[in-house]
Amino acid sequence: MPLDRVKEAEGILRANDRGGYTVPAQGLYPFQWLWDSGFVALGWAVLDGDRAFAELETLFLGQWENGFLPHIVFHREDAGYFPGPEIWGSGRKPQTSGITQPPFLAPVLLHLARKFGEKGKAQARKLYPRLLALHRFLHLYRDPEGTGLVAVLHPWETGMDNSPAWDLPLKRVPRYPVPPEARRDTKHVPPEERPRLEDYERYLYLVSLFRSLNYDPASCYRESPFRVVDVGFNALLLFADEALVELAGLLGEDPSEPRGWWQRGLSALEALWDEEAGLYRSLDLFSGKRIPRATSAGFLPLLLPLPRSRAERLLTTFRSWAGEARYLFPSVLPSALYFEARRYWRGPVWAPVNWLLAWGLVRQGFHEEAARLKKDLLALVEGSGFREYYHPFTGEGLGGRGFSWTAALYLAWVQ
Ligand code: 9YW
Repeated sequence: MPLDRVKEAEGILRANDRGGYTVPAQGLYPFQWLWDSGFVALGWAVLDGDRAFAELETLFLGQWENGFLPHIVFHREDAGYFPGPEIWGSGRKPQTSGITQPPFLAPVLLHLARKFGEKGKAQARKLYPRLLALHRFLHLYRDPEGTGLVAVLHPWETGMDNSPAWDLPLKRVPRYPVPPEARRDTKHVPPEERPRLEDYERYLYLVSLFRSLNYDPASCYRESPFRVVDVGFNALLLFADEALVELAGLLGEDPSEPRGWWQRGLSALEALWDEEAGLYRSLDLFSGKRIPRATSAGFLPLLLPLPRSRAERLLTTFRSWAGEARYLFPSVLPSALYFEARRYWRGPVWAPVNWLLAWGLVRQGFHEEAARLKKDLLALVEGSGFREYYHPFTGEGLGGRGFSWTAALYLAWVQ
């Protein structure tokens, strides 16, 4: 792999480092984001173990007293992002948003704890109770009926903001007027590579609703017109529950609570499987129906222990998608009517998805496909630089530049 790209990746992480946390991209995203921090810590682990732990510790400065971990921590002021801390009004210090993101942190902490020996374990011991509190919050407040699967209340909580899977459930959400000039994202990135204004208006309605409820978790769950069991979020939570069980073993803690969540969740996940499509689907809790959209999130259960026949069926679907794109892995099935090659989570290739799917494919023993995901991502980076996402047919770089998670995962992958 080209040495200059490795140097460049390192340079990006250092340039985006704000002292203990890493902004996803200068200008576009000037704060700390939850799941970005997990991926970024994996990149820091290649360069500097202490800095990797610091990324997670700084993120947890934003944790609320009830265990909730917000998706953005606004450590410092910056007028370049909308909606900023004044819109969220969480009343916390440091200021934070009031929704969460896929809790992809326990697998990262487990990786760091194993990599850095006794020192790593000592660091992990500090973070373990905070992670446990976060998982407890999610299993309790986002699954009040104890089904085994948790709900998200905002498309931003899925990390895949404008995925076509949210089009139908979002129709129930009223539009909240957002003057086009209020948006900052379209000043940094061409509008055709970003969510539409209509989506933003619905996103902002949900923010204003949750704020009016003082972010009380039970009220938000009850009142939200968007309540979805996202297969991606749940697969990552269960994968993280499993990592908590392993962390507990490593640290001499009692694993029974996370093991219970994990076992219950694994059987509940069956409800999301669509045999005909050969893919997992998210569930709309208002209609009680699975959402008929083919997105990359439907493959994330590969990270979990699956029966052989199920894993093979998913692999067949994976291969049929692979036949439709030059670069893997598109966020949406390219032949679908709702596919848009350049628009954010409606088609482009994203580094963290490649990385997670490769991890899952390796777990199932599908090494060839995992290698293809790695090869494609490295080719995209080497051809187009460290971008936020990429065109699945041409490989053109799209969205933000000098992007932290792309740089971090490149480093983690080529080390
Ligand atoms: C936004 C930071 C975040 C990611 C999300 C991605 C995007 C923020 O950027 O959301 O305002 O659009 O969708 O997954 O964490 O990289």
